[in-house]
Amino acid sequence: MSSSSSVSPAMESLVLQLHEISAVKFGNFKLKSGIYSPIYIDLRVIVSYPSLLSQISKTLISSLPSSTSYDLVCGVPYTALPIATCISVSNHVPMVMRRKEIKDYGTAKAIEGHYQADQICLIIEDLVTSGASVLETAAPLRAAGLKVSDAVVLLDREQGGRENLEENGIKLHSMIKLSEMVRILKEKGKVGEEMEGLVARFLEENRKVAVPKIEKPVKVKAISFQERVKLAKNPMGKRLFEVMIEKESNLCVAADVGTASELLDIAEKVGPEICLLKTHVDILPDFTPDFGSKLRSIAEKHNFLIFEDRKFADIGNTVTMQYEGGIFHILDWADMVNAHIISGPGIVNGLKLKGLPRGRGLLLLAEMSSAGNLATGDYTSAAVKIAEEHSDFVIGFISVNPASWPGAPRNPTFIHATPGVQMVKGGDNLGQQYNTPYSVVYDRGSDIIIVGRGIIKAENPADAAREYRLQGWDAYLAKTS
Ligand code: 5BU
Repeated sequence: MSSSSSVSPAMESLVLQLHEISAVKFGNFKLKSGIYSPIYIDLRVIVSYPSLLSQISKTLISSLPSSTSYDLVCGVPYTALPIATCISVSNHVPMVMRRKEIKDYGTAKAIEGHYQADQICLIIEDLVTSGASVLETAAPLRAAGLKVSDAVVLLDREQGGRENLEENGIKLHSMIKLSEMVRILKEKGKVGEEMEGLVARFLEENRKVAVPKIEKPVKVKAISFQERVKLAKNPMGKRLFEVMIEKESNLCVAADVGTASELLDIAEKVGPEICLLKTHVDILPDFTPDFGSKLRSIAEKHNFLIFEDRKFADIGNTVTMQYEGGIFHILDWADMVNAHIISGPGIVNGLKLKGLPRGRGLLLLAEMSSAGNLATGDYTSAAVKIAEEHSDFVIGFISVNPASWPGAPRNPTFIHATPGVQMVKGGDNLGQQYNTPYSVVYDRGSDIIIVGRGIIKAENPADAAREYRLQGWDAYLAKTS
């Protein structure tokens, strides 16, 4: 990092080049804040000088202390975006982008790019005066669950930015300070003594620019299940809320085991801990017509509901037959099923025709947990609209990050159930992506955690289910208290 005593030849060359392209100008300039400055720095022009841009990006990153660790980089829009892009490409570090304007349509995301909560994001900026722009970028990154502890900038104007950022938990690393830059230019004969004095006086008089206070995002207290049960329009939705309250469980086990007898065995074992058991009945080679009644009696004994993860996707007329008929007779034993909305609202009408008279409920697939899935943005919004129009039968959603959906606070009638949950973040080698129970319920605003292999492959599934239940419920209590 820069020190007032010694500046490397590479840094000197960078400063001279910046002066050469008029990125640093001397005169009398009115700044955004209204004050007049004898020096003006405009680093936007560096995009016209690719080798300089690349040199700056390399120097920025190589001058960071080796102890600085980060998983992602994010440039402060707009000037630092090309610098961040160069750093991302040459160092193979993924980048995220903060939107300056949040769209009020589509996904309305504040952060573009793929990331996971708890990843560390390094902020890249061209120059820092008060530090306000860095904080404006840090706030939505932090709200999205990312950790921000360091920012690296080309130039520190030495006007309070370092201190303001420090107060907000961000360490500022600057390649060069304004006073050093002016000293180099003076030494190289680019500015006279008088101008050097003017700049020094300006810096002295404007040591600290107050940073506008950035409010920390306040977590809105979530509505309790006790309140929400009163709102539920569908009896099965009501029942699910009641079971969760009675058992202090928001855990759904995905019983993806090899045979029907193993499934009944696991249902017995995890039964006391769960509010819901999720099945994929079409993976069971030993399915027999009495499977449904056997599972239902275990469900009654342990007070949990049954969710067949059938993911219906056809036109209304076809799904009525798939739901009721075939070998599995899902309608007879599953308290709830789920459906894609790819075919339009007719699928809900079809399932409702059969399910509603039997007191069943439906979850719509608004999002999916697998990498690269297409259930995002307008698709998710369409699922919400269909659910609202059929709230007598639709009890909720399969969601992944409902807290990020546009139009929050969301309708508390609907229950959110989220797959892709394990004790540690990660994924499998076929695209599944895992988040922790706490991040799913507390940060991402879901209600129910759906856990498969985290429990069924554990040495003791009953113990594992208990651990997941406690973690999921603690996260629910934390967000409602
Ligand atoms: P896992 O073993 O915890 O990865 O199992 C997750 C279960 O949830 C599994 O049954 C999937 O079929 C199911 N699932 C999912 O993982 N992701 C989704 O988006 C949906 C269902 Br919808």
